[in-house]
Amino acid sequence: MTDRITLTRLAVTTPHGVLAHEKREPQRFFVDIVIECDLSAAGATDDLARTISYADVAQDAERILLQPPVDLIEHLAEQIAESVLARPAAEAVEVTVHKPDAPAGVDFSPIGLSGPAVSIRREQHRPVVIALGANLGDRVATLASAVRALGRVEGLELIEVSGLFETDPVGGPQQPDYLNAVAVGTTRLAPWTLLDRLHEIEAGRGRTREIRWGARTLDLDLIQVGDPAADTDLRVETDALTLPHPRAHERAFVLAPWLAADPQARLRVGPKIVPVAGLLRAADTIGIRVGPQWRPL
Ligand code: PH2
Ligand code: MG
Ligand code: MG
Repeated sequence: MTDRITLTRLAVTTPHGVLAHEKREPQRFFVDIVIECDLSAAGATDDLARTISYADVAQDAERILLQPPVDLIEHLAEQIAESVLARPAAEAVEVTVHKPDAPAGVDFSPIGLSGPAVSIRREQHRPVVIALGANLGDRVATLASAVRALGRVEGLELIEVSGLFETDPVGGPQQPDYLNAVAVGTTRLAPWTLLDRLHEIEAGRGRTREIRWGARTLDLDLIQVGDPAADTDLRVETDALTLPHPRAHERAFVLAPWLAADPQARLRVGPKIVPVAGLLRAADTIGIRVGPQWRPL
C-alpha cells in the first residue's frame, strides 16, 4: 500500500537513557511516524472511521514517551509501532525516534536534526478466518476458483483450507444444499479492504444479492480478524461489517470446517473466548456431512 499518514517530529522533553543522569534530567526526543494504510475509502466517503486519526496516534506516542524512564530509544520505538498497529486500518508503520542531545562523547553537527536515532518498520500480521459457501452452479469449481483468487489477494496469505462439507441450508427460502469450507491465514489488510476484495471475488463468480440468505453461487464471509487469545481480535460494528461474525458461534456449517482447518481455533462470543471445538459440540450438526474430496491449495 502506497498511501501514507505521516507525523513528523513530535517533540517531547522527558528523561530516558542508559546513564543514571539521563533518567533524572529530561532531554529532547523527536518522533517521526509513517503509517501505511489504504486511504481511498476515507478519501471517497469523507468518513473518519475509514482512516486513522492522526491526533489519536500522536497522543498515544506522547503517552509512551512520558512513561517512567526506560533505557533504550529502541524500546520507545517498538511500543509506538505496536500502538499504531493496534489500529484496524494500519497495514505497516515506520517509527523513528531521534535523541539529538544524547551524550555520545562526540560532537554532532549543530545544523538540522543531528545525533542518534533509531528507525524500525513493522508490518501488520493478523490471523484471519474466511468462510466459503456455494449452493448454485458447479459448487466445487466455484469454491476452488475462489480459493485460488484468495491466494492472489495482495496482503492475504492463506495457511490452511478445510475440506468440503455438504450442508443443509440454514434459514432463508427453500434452496439447494450448500458446500461449505473455511480458509485460515494472515493479513495486513484493514478488514474493510479485505471485505472489498471478498466482494470482488464473489462478483467475479456470478454472485448477485437479491434475497437475504437466498441461494448463491458464492458467499465469502469474514468470521474473525486478529487473535482473541492475545486480545488483538478486531471488534467492528458498522453497516458493512460486523466482527467477529455475529452468527458464526452457532453455525455448524462454519464451525465444522473451521475446526478441520485449525483444531486450536478460538472465537470470541460476547465477553468469552471459546474453543471452536466446544462450540461445535454444542451446535446442531444434523445436516452437516463430509463433502467431496478436494485439494484447493
Ligand atoms: N449461508 C447462509 C444462509 N444459510 N446454510 C448453509 N448450510 N450454508 C451456508 O453457507 C449458508 C446457509 C447465508 O450466508
Ligand atoms: Mg454468509
Ligand atoms: Mg456473505
